[in-house]
Amino acid sequence: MALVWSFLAPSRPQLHWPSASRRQCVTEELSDTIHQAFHIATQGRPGPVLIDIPKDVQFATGSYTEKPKAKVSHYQPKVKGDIETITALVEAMEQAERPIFYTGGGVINSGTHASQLLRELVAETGFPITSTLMGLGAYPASGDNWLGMLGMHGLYEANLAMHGCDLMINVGARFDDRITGRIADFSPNSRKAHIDIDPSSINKVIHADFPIIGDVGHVLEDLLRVWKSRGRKSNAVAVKKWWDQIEEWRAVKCLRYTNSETTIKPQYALERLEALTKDHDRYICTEVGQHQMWAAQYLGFEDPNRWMTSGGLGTMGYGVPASVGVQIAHPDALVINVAGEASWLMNMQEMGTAVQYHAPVKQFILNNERLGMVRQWQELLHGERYSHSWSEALPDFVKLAEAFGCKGIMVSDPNDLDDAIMEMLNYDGPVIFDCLVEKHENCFPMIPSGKAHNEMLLGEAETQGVIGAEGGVLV
Ligand SMILES: Cc1ncc(C[n+]2csc(CCOP(=O)(O)OP(=O)(O)O)c2C)c(N)n1
Ligand SMILES: [Mg+2]
Repeated sequence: MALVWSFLAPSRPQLHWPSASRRQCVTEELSDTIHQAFHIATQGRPGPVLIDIPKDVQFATGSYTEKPKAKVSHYQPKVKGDIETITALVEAMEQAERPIFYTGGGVINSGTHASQLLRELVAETGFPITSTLMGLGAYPASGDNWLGMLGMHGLYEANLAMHGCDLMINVGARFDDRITGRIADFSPNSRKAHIDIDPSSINKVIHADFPIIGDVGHVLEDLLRVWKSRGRKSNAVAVKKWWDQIEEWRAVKCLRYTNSETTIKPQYALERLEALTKDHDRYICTEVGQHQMWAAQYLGFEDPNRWMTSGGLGTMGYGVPASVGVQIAHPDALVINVAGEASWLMNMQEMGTAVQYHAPVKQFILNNERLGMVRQWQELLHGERYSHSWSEALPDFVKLAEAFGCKGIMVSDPNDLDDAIMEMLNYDGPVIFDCLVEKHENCFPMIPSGKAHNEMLLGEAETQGVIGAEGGVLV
């Protein structure tokens, strides 16, 4: 028999299969099972589904059930939000003095229509908007109301606005610990709305004053309709004052860093990559680590589905296969995997796939010869007692590229960086770009684990002893 498993979260596997049918012989049900699996994978809160097809079913012969006839009725998530709660939220929006939209991957998962509605709502209301790592691109980075990413390595202005707001409108995000920091101090003076298709996410971590279960696209449509029908009212004077405050936080310029004439700073490498590629039809993937956070901070995403990264329990090794897949889906686009050397090595065999399928994907490796994110934590949490967070035996990435039949480029001098990036872009085929960067750069801003949003570290200034044991266990 075939079983369907849906993994909504790595720690929360859920079986979506009626137990009665598990006892039946299922060769005849195989096509039905596969249609159901795709339904579960794409509907509601999407996620991977594992179909377990035993050998006897693999060898048997059966008849095919067409997709429209497949039984999918047991999993029909609620898409329309409760209109009374939506109206109550609009009332709160009309009165809010310090509102903020806090958006997440749910906006992207809901489809491009949801991103359009979000943009319209932000333009209508004039409220500031921030997003989690997974939601980048739903609202354009060049948009007037964009505060940048929030969270552990989010922007100062985004995190302080979350801390100080009086109305937080969570659209398709899940209040995870990289966002909330210390829960008791999370945005203490705000009323919170939470729009999510997964009922189990609501009130799981943070109490929602306006809980709205539904698909982001449907709920935003209703929200906009109610907002307009009530006359598009907002507390303009107070919201203007709120923006003045946000501008003061922005003036801190939290992404500033000290550049170098001799060593490539990872932030500089990403600034140059952004400048030289932002006008391309571009897709960015990442691995997991410091490079991933810097990519989120220094690259701008104008549209949804342009940013493929592994969030939640981020998985090193995600970026190489993801980038090959994205390139095969978009053969003419520029697809770049911003990688750390350690993550990159985890699935480097997929360069063979890139070569075999002529996928001209660019592997942009910020090589610090370190498990940089681990090293950063060892510095901050363990008094610079480094353990197993560096490598003295890395391969020569240029030779590795040649061994795979792709192009290899190595650059270590900041003055050569632009030319090297242009060489990568102009090469019609897969490239492994080995960018040797500063080995001990830390990623800031940073909210240490277990601290509140207004206790961010902005730079190297004083980082020792700032994270207590309580925060340490949360890393
Ligand atoms: C499969 C897997 N193993 C371990 C981790 C924990 N982890 C997170 S970031 C990181 C270091 C990544 O190093 P690198 O890819 O070189 O990126 P950098 O931080 O140096 O930019 C590790 C070990 C993980 N996220 N995934
Ligand atoms: Mg590294």
